[in-house]
Amino acid sequence: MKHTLAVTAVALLAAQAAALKGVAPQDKDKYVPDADGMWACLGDPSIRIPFDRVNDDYCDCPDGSDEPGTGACAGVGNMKHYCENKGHIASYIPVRYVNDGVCDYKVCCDGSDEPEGVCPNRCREVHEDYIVKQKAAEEARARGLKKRAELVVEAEKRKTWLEKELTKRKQALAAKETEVQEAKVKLEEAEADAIEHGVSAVDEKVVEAKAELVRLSEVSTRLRTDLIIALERQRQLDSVLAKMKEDYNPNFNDPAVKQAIRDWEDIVGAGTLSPNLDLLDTSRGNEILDEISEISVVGSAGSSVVSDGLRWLAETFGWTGAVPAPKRDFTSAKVEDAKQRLGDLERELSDLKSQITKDEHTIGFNFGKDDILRALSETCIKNKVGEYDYEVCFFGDARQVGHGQATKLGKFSKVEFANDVFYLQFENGAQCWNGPIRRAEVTVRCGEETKIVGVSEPEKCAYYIDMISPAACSPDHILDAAHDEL
Ligand code: MAN
Repeated sequence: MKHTLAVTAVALLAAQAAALKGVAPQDKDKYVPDADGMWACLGDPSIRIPFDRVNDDYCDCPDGSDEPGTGACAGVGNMKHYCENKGHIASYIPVRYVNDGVCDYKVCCDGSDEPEGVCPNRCREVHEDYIVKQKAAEEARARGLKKRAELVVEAEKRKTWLEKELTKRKQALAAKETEVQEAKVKLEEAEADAIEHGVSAVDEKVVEAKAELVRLSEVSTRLRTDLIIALERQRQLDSVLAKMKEDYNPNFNDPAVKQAIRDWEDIVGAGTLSPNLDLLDTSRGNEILDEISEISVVGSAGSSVVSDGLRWLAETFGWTGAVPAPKRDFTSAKVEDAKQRLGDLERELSDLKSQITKDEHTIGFNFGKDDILRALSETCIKNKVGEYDYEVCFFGDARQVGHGQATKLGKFSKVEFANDVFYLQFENGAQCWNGPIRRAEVTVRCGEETKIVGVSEPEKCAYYIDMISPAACSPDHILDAAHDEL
């Protein structure tokens, strides 16, 4: 008899377990009492409580597992209440929303989040509404998918075009490298030519200087001879006049003789001419000519020697005109042109190389399934949200436009692909006044057209931009069985 009673009690508890509120069917076997009618907390089996304390609106277990059907363990652990939502889609609601006096029909259309009788079951109408919305969403998705197919074609086109461009650029690169080599050779030739011209220019100057020195030497010799003759004449005149002064008859009134003697006395009184004839010695000039010949010979082989020689000449003669510079300073229009051409070609080569690197990076970049985002690469989408226009350029910059200025929210830094959604990060935007550097995260979900549908700035200068686009409509989309949770 006693045995029968015990069996009946356990059977009762088992029945209670089966009907336990807030527990999903697959978890029911975790809520079964043992033979003594006891039950162990799920997170800590060392804590055992009588099974009738499960869902008794008193929190016994540290993980809250004893109260799946009440709000008693709100704030303890991470328990969720299971809403069966018969006729619709089963769901879970955090236990803090259980028995809080609010019918959370969005999650628990069966009203099981509140005590019996408080929230009438609305699963039928919720489900009908859900079906209508689901249908509309599926139709929108189907339209989105059609547009997505167009984007796939566009992405393929772009990739093919870019690959062709890359091939062309690589061919152009080889040609450009050859052009650069040729331009280098041309420059070397022009420089050699200029040096050659520079040397002959110096040689010409040396020849000119030689001629000038020869002329000066001849002039000097002539002047020396003339001067010697002039001095001899003066000496003869002096002795004629001196003798006249001694021999003339002062009593004989000859005014012309008297005047001549007085003038001569004045001239003699002013001092005798005694020029330094050594100054007109041409021997050093002849030495210089020899030295120049020497320089001229060496000059054909090395213009710097020649120009040094010319400098020396210039100093010696006190020339103030331009002195030829050493050979490295000799330039010519040809050299200038060749340098310019080489510079231009080297710049073109470097641009081409960076373009090729960029192309290779773009071609190999992961644009998601079917290469889909390639179709939107460098496309900018702008919409007004609140007081600002927001602009998102795929793989470019994100901007906020308003009050007469555009503020950079960030430059594209990375993209992540999840099922049916893309996340694009934009970093390093404009510095926020008294705040951080702006950044933005763009979430793109499936939609019929590509547009910005919402922007929020929950933290100062950190922007969350919601977009829709056919690009995010996944062809492998599985009907979403999960229900929104609070
Ligand atoms: C501007 C906008 C805002 C931002 C403030 C910060 O007004 O960029 O989004 O919050 O600057 O000063």
